[in-house]
Amino acid sequence: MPWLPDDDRFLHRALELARDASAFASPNPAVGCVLTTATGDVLGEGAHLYDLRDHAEIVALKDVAVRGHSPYGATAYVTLEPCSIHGRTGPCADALLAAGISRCVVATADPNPSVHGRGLAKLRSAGIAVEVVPASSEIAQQARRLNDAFAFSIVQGRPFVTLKAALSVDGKLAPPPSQRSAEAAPHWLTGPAARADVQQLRHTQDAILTGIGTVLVDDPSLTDRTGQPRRRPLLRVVLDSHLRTPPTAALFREATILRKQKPEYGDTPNTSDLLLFGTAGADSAALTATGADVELLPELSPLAVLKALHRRNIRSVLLEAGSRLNAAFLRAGLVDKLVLYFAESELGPDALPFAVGGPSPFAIQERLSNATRATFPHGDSEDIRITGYLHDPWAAV
Ligand code: AOF
Ligand code: ZN
Repeated sequence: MPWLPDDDRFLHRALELARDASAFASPNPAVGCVLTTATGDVLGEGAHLYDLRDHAEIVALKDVAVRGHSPYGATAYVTLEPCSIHGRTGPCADALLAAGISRCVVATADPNPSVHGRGLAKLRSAGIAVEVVPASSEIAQQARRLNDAFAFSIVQGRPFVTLKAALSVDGKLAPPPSQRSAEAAPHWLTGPAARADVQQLRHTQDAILTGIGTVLVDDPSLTDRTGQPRRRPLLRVVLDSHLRTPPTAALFREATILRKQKPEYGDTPNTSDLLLFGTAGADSAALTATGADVELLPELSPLAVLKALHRRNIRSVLLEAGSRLNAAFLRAGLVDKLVLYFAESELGPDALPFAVGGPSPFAIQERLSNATRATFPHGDSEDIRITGYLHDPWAAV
C-alpha cells in the first residue's frame, strides 16, 4: 500500500505521545502508538509507561476498547517496531494480529537484538501491510533521537554517556582551586537561562556522575530541579575510591530512600537515589548508615563504573565532573555526546582545564557530528551551547 496523506500526521501524534511519556519509560524505550480506521479516524492511542508494564500497542488497544470501538481492520502507527518477545509482557506483534489490524506503519526498527526485524517479519508473514518509514526521513530521525540511550546501551552493554561542562570563553572549567572552597559562594560562569537548560538536560537522564574532588570543593546536590515528574529519581553517583564523602555533604540532605521493591525482572536494584562507588577495602559503614547505596569495585575505571551502572538498569549517564574525570572518560573513549556551555567571561591560564592533559574543548568540537548551536541570554550578553555526538548511538543497531 502506498504512503497515505494521514500517515505523517498520525506518526507525529505517536511521537508526541512517546515524547510526553519519555520520563516514565526507562529502562525500556519510549514508544507511542495510534490506532485508526482505514479512513483516518482515531480509534485509540497510548504510550508505554514502564511501571504499568503494558507496551504502547497494548495501551492503545485498551483505549480502543474503552472508547467502545473495534480494532478490526485498523491501521497501527507505532514509533518503534512492535516487539516479538516474551519479557515482562507478551509480544505486541501477536496482540496486534489477534486484534485483527490490517496495516502497521512503523517509524523505526527496535534496536533490541532479540527483537530487531522479528516483529516486522511476524506481522508481514501474517499478511499485514507493514510500512517502515525511510531511515533518512525527519520522522525516523526523531523516533531514533528519542531512544538514543536505549539503542546504545541495549547493544553495547553500557549506558550512553553525555559529558556536560560549563566553560569560560577560554575553555576553562573553574578558577584555580586556591580561589574556590565549599564555603565560598558558588562560582557561576553561565547565567540562569543556561543553568535552567542544564536542569532540563538532567531531567532526560537516568543518572548523573561526578567525582569526589567536585564533591569536596563544590558540595553540589546534583538533583533534577525541574519539578517535572519522572518514574525514578535521577540517580546521583559519586566516584569516591576511599569513601571520603563527608556525611554532612549536600548530597545527603537531598537523598531519597526508594521504596524497597520485590526483586523481579527488570526492576532497578537501587535503594537510594545516591550511590557511591569506592574501591575494595574502603570502609563503607558510615555512608551506608545514611541510607545511601555503596558499591565497592576492584577498580574505579570509567568502564568498570559504567558496567556496574548497566547492571542497575541505567541507560543514560550525565557526566558533570572536574578536569580529571573528564579526561579519564575522554581518554577511555567513553564519552558519547557533548553538551558544552560557553560563557563570555575569561578565567585565564591558571584556571582548571576542561580535561587535565587535554584534549581542549575547542579541539573536541571539531570531532562532533550532528552539531547544534544555541544561545541563552546572560545579562547584556549571551551564553552559547554547543552539542554534538562523538559516537552515533544507533551505529551498531
Ligand atoms: C514495543 N512497544 O511500548 C515497548 C517495547 O520486558 P518487556 O516485556 O517490557 O519488553 C521490553 C522490550 O520490548 C524492550 O527491550 C524493547 O525491545 C521492547 N519495547 N516494544 O513493541 C513498547 N516499550
Ligand atoms: Zn511490545
